[in-house]
Amino acid sequence: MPLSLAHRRARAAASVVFAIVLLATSASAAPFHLHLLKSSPAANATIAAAPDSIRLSFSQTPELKVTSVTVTGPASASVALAPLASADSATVVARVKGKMSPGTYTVAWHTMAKDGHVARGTFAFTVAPAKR
Ligand SMILES: [Cu+2]
Repeated sequence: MPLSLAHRRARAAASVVFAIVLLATSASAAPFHLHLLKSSPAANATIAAAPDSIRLSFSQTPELKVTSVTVTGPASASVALAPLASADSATVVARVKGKMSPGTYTVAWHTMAKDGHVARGTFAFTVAPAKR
């Protein structure tokens, strides 16, 4: 086989290996950072009555001082929440102070892990109209 062809094959193989390493790195890095594991209300849930509180459970301990949670309702009105508290080392909870009429609400959260990485996300849930 001519040398140039062998070289080209070696270079092609090297770039495939490089691409696989890149994919593996980007796919495996994310789970080690703080992320939202679950919430109450759950993402995309439809619940029969307005929740007493918004509870977010993370994969790591969030820095409470730099954690924020906002709830925005129909017509972009924000729902009043009590200051965030820690329910356990990885869970923050905010008591709902405002009234939540039926409709779809968006929870936006922003926090920082102990390692300094910032994480944020949003999810929605719906308070169903009262049954008559
Ligand atoms: Cu991190």
